[in-house]
Amino acid sequence: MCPRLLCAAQKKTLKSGSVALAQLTSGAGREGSWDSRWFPTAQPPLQPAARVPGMVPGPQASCQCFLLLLLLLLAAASPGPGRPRSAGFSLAGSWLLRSQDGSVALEGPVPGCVHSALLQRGLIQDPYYRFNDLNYSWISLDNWTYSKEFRTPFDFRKLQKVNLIFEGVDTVAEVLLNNVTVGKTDNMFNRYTFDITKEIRELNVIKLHFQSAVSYAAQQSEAHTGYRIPPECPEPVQKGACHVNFIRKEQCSFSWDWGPSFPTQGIWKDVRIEAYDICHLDDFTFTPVYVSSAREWNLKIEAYFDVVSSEPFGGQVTVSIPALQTHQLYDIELHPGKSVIPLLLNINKNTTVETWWPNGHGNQTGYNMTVIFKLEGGYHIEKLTKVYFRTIELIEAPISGSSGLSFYFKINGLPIFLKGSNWIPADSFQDRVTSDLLRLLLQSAVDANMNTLRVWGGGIYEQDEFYEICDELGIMIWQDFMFACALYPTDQAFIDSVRAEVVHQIRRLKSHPSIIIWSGNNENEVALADNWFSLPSSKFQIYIRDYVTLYVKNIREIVLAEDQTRPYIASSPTNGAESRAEGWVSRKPHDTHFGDVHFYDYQSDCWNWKVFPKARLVSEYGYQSWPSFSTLEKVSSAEDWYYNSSFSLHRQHHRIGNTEMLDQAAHHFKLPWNSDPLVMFKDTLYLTQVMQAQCVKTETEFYRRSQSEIVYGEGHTMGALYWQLNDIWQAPSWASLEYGGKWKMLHYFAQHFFSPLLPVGFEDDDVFFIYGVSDLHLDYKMALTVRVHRWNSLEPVCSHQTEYLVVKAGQAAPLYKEPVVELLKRCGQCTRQSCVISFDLTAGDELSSPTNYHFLSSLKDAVGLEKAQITAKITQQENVYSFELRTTAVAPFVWLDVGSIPGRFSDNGFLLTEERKTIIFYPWKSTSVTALEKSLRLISLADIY
Ligand code: BMA
Repeated sequence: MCPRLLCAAQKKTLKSGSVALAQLTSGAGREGSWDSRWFPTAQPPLQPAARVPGMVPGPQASCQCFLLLLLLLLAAASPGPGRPRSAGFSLAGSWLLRSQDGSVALEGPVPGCVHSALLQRGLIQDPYYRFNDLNYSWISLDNWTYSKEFRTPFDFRKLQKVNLIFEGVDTVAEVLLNNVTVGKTDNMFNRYTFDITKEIRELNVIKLHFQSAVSYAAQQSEAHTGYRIPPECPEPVQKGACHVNFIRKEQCSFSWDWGPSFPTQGIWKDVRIEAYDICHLDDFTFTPVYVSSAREWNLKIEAYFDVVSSEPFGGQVTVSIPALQTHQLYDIELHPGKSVIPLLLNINKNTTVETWWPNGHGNQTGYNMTVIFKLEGGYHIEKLTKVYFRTIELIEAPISGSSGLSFYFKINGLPIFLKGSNWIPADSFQDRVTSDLLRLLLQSAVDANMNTLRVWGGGIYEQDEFYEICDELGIMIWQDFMFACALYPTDQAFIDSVRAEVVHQIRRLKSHPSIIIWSGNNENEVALADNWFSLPSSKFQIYIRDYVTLYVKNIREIVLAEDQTRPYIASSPTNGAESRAEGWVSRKPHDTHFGDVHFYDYQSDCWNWKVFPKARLVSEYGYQSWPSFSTLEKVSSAEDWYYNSSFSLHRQHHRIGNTEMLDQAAHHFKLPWNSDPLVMFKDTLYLTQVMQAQCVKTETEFYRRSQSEIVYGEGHTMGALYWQLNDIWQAPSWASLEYGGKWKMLHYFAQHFFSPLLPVGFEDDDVFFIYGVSDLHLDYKMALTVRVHRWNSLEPVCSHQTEYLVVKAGQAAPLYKEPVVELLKRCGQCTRQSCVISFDLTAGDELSSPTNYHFLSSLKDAVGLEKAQITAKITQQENVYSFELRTTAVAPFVWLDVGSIPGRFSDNGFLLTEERKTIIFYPWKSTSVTALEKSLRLISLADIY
């Protein structure tokens, strides 16, 4: 990551015509001080100021570190009209890494970590290979030193202040410059700025002495003598490290129920030196506010300065958004120390502001904004960025016919059903998470019709680019703070560290329109309410007090001060307003009448929708499956390729997870059998994916169809975020995208079950219903076609199209109802076992839903299901490949797998009821017909018996 701001030495004269403003001081910049005295009463036309050559653009643009370095050097060296006011350079690049006893020494990159450096030097194998997570635990237990010699490329003596800035240190380290300790770090989510004015020389040595995160966490826990802070250790099946709650580090890096233990050490983000006179712009944020009474948009801008000048000084700021014909000029005054400059930009009322919409609801229009600070003494700072306009409301209001409160989001005044999933870190080693990978995963979310991802609290606050892509794609982000499934200490040092983290992360992220909510933690309210850790009742009040201290008195207070444009909930799941009323820890945080719910049930039959909670919003639910063979093959060897191998057990971090998957599958499917163990293994992987896809489909469809109704006081479900979108490594998990991005069957199903227009079929007491679910903004007249197919025939036995029905905008409503006995009677010789129903909605040629289906019996009881012979003819059509399928019989869960060839199909895992069907393959890298033919494995359910 590169700095986006640059204090340049050029002196620019300000154009006349400015409107003088009253003084702005640091005090006036605090929240709540938005006083009309500070803002102009008119918007005079202003010439857009010339851009400083080579200025680094805002969040939209990625910047090249070497270019910046060059610019900074030029800025420092150039005589210019005045003397240089700032300079800086990055220390990213090659560093020396050394284990504590010196037995291992190597060069490694920054940003990076020890594991990645060892791998790049060939000193270890792929840490994800087989059992290497255990073999390489020594890496995390050692205390490593990172060091680097460097020459300061400018005359630092001429500048007042020199800072060493770490965007991210992982995690516990003492920082020395020329053998003097200049600072300490203990929080990987914090940005650290150390004043090195006195220590910097022409020739320097920088060193970071790391302490193993595992031993630090153990030490901290040991030092906490008053009472225990559980959980002490993860479950043994996770093979992880203990006391992760005592260290401000990615919580899942000590292992999780889907991930390995790799407690990394390293400098995981950019590190640089910045030197300046007068002042430095530390942070720059902006948030849109709609004033409905005046029907106008404002933009709240905040600029956070570090002022080193000993005297107050003035300057002017010009802000312009040319496409909105908005230009404003402000006089400002900066005072020594930390100085916040708030600006309120009134968007020209004579222009039309196009709002930012979530995916599926409209465009993601953004506007270029230029902000130029011209300060006394020739100091000139320019900021180019993209701004978006949208409003967010979290509606917690009474619902007629139901006790409790609603819990849903309105974006730009429109209630929106949240469709999506939960995001976890894309790799244990963040240096491997490239922009291409982020884009691939996020695009896959959009391709599956998702509009929301929850950045889950056991991972990391994602990199800037993640949020930039979400802004661009219209993915709403439910942003947790990084606390999960644990209790946490609240001693002063811990709280101070968290406070700094929260302020930093809010300022870094709040300008992104994609973020719609801040949430204090993952499952810590429910952990207390349900007493997960068997806390003695005598100590309970202490834990509640700690909870309130952390998530309410500190994190919430900071959120309220830093960002009034988004809702805050203390936990997920929570009862929201009700939890607050009950003192923040509700007796029943998973109450379906309030807030959000997490729901997991692996034992009950997942085809029975009656087991699912008819909640207001379900932010986690899911089932495990195995990734495909081609993904596992890369990290295993032939001896591992059976379901009960020690490798299969090793990769499964959820207790009895492998058994649970087969037990769930056995409700409705025969388990695979084959004399060839490898085929048997592959078929088992396939069946776990079939089971997962079908379970999550049933559950999600239940939530979507519960959107508009109240049944026995429950309903108005306005969100379904399944657990989990992506994988951290190659292992069984709840993910729909495998490590690397390959789509599991669930992800193809998500494309359908999250479709904007969806007919949902289900049975209640032997009556078959179809609901029409619509996320569209208009009502449509549509015809519903219901077909019944025999398993043993490619011709439907009956097909019935209804009159035009109204499918209401943003609603879920019953469209069709028929007792199953009558439906079967109507359709010749059908029985529950011999037939299956398919149905879809159409409105002429231009609008149709996906074809959905309903099984009338378990497929293990299906009568007439044959082993279909399915062939594929592959042809290239420009950049895509067409797979023309031909089948000899009806086939459920048809699965096309091209192994390791990166790409995705237009559809997969489908019920094939016609003799011919064409599927498109979208490659992510160039491939060929021959390569696809060679890799293709095509199976359907009957093939695995
Ligand atoms: C949820 C998550 C994770 C976990 C998942 C599956 O509760 O918050 O902690 O991975 O369940 O067990």
